[in-house]
Amino acid sequence: MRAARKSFLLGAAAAVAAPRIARAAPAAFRRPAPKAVAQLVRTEFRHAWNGYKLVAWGRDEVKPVSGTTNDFFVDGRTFGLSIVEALDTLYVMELDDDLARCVRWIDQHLELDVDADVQMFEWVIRIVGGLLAGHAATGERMLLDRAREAADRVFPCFAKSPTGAPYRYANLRTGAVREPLMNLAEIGSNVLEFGELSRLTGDPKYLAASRRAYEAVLAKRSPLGLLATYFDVEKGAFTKSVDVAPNPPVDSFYEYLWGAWEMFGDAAYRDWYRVLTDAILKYQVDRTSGGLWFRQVDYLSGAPAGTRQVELAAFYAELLARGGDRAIGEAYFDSWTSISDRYGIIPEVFDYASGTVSTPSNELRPEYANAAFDLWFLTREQKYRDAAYRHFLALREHCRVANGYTIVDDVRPRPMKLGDVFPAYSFAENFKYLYLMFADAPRFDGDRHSLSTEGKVLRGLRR
Ligand code: DMJ
Repeated sequence: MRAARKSFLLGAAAAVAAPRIARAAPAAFRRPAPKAVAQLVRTEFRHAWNGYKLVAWGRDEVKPVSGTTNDFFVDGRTFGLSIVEALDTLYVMELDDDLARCVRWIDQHLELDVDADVQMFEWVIRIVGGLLAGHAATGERMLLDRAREAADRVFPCFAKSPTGAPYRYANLRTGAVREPLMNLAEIGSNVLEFGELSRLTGDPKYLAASRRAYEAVLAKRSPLGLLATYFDVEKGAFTKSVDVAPNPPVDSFYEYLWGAWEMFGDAAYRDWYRVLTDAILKYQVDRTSGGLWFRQVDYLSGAPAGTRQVELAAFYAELLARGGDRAIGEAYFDSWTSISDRYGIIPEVFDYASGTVSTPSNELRPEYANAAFDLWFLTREQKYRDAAYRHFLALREHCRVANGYTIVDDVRPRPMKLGDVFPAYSFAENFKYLYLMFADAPRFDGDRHSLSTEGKVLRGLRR
């Protein structure tokens, strides 16, 4: 879940009429050898990375079209976000000089003692997770120390909550917290980073805090086994009754349940995942519009409440498969492929029942590639490599600009209408997924790995 995103399921997006979503036959394409695809991806990653170095080195994000920069967390402050996000991608791609330069920058310039409020969720998955993955890649003790310091600076979100479900913002210097109205993704998407931090530091407080946050929400599930979307962390209660799973802003709440079971072997997470997933599959699966989608429902009654679908939910195809519901996961992936075939690049939000696109942009989203990545390593079926390669070709055709790659404001016209930013998560996610699917990379264990929701390789790097 990303807070900076514009219109989520519950937001009012201006509807833009679009042709009904239909499955179009993908154009025939030549299938190069896997290693050749990996080299193409690496070349394009370097093109984006060089744009960042040239225009925005040391700033959070590059705006490649205007040749300017973007502050992600706080206006006027940089945390070198792209540098932190890129560490383990540089490592698996064996770009070691760049990696060493990034580690030096973090050591010399990353300032965490700042009098500013940051959004805890984004801070944890991006900064804490990035530093942990950098530590896993390099063994640098400094990166682990900075990860711990970064986590400690937002830890008051958990420690000051009467229920254990975290507040949304913390001041990095003072520890003051604010905003008790939370969504599920922001409550739960920290157990992988915090659990790893507990393991590496020997301090159990991080893992325990994440578990308490999950417990606060799980205790409020309905008799059907469904959850709603927004939770008041002071009252310990949902504030509305609509359940938008697996869309944002609840998406990675479910991802981290299964991830915590896989990484830490705590059976409670597996069992929670199972109960919630059984309910989602029972009440939310909708095959009535062609393909397989997930409807929104009232979490108390299970009554249908909407048919909007957000691109960020595409990751759920792989999560279902990893969690044991492979056929449904693969069918969901096929549904997303039909949208990808239709538009070239998947629009942010559409209604699968009416075929209306409500948000025609795409912020260089990694979720479709993320799904292909996990499904490939799980099944080794060629169709996932083919889907990923087609996706890569579309990105290269539509999003490549002089100083790297950029987001799209409208995926429907040709040429697509482009925006102007390279989101830092694309250094952590898109190119990494695509590269690892084809590279047979010596520094990555294709059989045993754990990635965070931000694509950080927390387990599975080889040194
Ligand atoms: C990333 O910041 C993370 O993957 C998050 O969990 C949701 N998706 C965005 C990118 O789309």
